Amino acid sequence: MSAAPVSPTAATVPPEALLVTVAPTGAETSKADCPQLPTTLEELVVTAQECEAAGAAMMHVHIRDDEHRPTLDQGRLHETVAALRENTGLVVQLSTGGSVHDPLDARLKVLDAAPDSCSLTMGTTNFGDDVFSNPWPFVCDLYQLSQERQVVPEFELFDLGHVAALERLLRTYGLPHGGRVHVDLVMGVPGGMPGTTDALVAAVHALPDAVTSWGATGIGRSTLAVGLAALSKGGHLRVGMEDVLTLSRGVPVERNSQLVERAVAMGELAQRRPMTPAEARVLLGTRPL
Ligand code: KMH
Ligand code: ZN
Repeated sequence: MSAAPVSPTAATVPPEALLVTVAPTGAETSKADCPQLPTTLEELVVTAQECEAAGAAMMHVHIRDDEHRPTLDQGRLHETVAALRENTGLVVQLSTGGSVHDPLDARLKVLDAAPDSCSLTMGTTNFGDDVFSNPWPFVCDLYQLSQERQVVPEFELFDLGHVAALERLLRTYGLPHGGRVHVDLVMGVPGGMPGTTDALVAAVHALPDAVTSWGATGIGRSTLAVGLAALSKGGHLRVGMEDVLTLSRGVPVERNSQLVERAVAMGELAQRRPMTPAEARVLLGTRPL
């Protein structure tokens, strides 16, 4: 009789396992400017399947309406979570950042769709010509709601000040559901910290002791510098068309899976192998499905 398969525990997610998160759509790029951006549910599901096959374990999801505009429509959010669960094994992370125009109350209601994970940005940031608003009371409300709903937050840190705010949040409200603290450094946004190795090292150095895992993403042309720096510091990677639209100067991304494949190849050079979604659930402490 063969032994029953052992589900991975925190101790069995080995250090060489690399969490690759794909952020395929975002809220900033228009379909008209980038027809290959996955904006319909069908496109999102195909993208998710391709990215999972390429080595992604989690998807950071923004959704669009019938005109391909960013939306936080509740029905669509529920439908999207269900479709991704049905068609992939990916950890489903819904964006609570939305677009810079989304009101705070609609962003809180994203958790009603019961994703595995949600993004949670630790402070207000200038965002190009706009402002990405995350006042402290909103951050606290969203965090407490995530604890109540057992949705694991991924703390999005756009700046060194956000690192300090995370320490304050954890000190005030305790650990997330599941007891794990996962962070994503979002670097290179005009208005946030630069997408450089120096900035990454400073941010990682300042992370609170409670942080159990961290990854990074570099916006635009900082994607490679940030990815390589993250790997060299033992971090994880987020890639996708939310963050970068070219593979190199003048070469557009055609499919998100190209970016996942490149992240996996970079990881292989660093002797890391892509984490499975099951391992990612352990790493992040998501509630059982
Ligand atoms: N679209 C940006 C304003 C998140 O998803 O949580 C915010 C954003 C962060 O993309
Ligand atoms: Zn996002």
